[in-house]
Amino acid sequence: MLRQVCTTVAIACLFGCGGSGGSSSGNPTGPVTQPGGNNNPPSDAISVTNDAFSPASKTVATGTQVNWNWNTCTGDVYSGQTCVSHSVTFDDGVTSATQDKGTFTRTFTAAGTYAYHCKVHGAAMAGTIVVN
Ligand SMILES: [Cu+2]
Repeated sequence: MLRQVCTTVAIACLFGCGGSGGSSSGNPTGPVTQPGGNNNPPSDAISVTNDAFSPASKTVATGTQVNWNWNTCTGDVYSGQTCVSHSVTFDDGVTSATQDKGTFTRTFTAAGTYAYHCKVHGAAMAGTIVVN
């Protein structure tokens, strides 16, 4: 969501900052949709970076949908020219594909501690979801 906002601002600036003296009237200040609203299941998000899950540990309520968002084409020494593949693989067998972009979603319907790791990078790239 943050990336979308940044992109929107950048595009608006491309077309709107050319000679108006830097007017700030176009700033997006509208309401922000909160996770866990009345009509939506609670949700949370984790970023899959090139060496870690961020945050690596997260505590959520039972019924929460957790989304992993691959962010693996930035932060590399080639300035975003390469994308590294990762997976979200739980100890209980649930797994995403090994992929270099995209998302993975799991909804946690039972309390417990769910450890996961990346198949490619093993224990060096691991995380935990605590559901209570
Ligand atoms: Cu990995």
